[in-house]
Amino acid sequence: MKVAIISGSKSDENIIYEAKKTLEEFGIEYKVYIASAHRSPEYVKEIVQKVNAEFDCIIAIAGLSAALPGFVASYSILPVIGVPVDSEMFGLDALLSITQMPKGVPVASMGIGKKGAHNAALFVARLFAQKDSQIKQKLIDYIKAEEENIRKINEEL
Ligand code: C2R
Repeated sequence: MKVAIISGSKSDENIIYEAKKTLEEFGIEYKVYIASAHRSPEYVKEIVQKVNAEFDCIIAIAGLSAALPGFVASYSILPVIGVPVDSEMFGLDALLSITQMPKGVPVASMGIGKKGAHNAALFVARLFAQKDSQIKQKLIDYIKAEEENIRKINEEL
């Protein structure tokens, strides 16, 4: 199973990196595309048509007036997970653009910025874990490690 990361600009690279890093930890195959619904709508359409045939899920990263995740979702029936970039207005502009989709075109949204990108990758892992036992085991280990970390912090207080 594979996920496509589509981002609105190369300037989103620190957010893209966070998603890539987490996907790699879970052994999830991905490919990154840079394209903008505002600046290159035809190119986004071409990419999504290709992605529809080859991928199982889409992470769409965008800042400012973040039309991209919704635009991507309008050409796809794959699950689209949006990640708002925290460039201006603390990322609230992008968060609202992604979550306030009109009825009929669903886009899931993670939180703003790097943590949102990390969670987007974890969400993909949860989706893929339903059919992939190796990813499932890695998720169980991840959750266990998180709890162990917190217990350890308390032991050291
Ligand atoms: P530039 O740095 O290239 O000017 O981009 C990008 O995701 C980026 O965060 C600034 C910000 O604009 C966002 N962008 C969108 C879209 N295209 C670019 N939100 C879109 O089509 O939604």
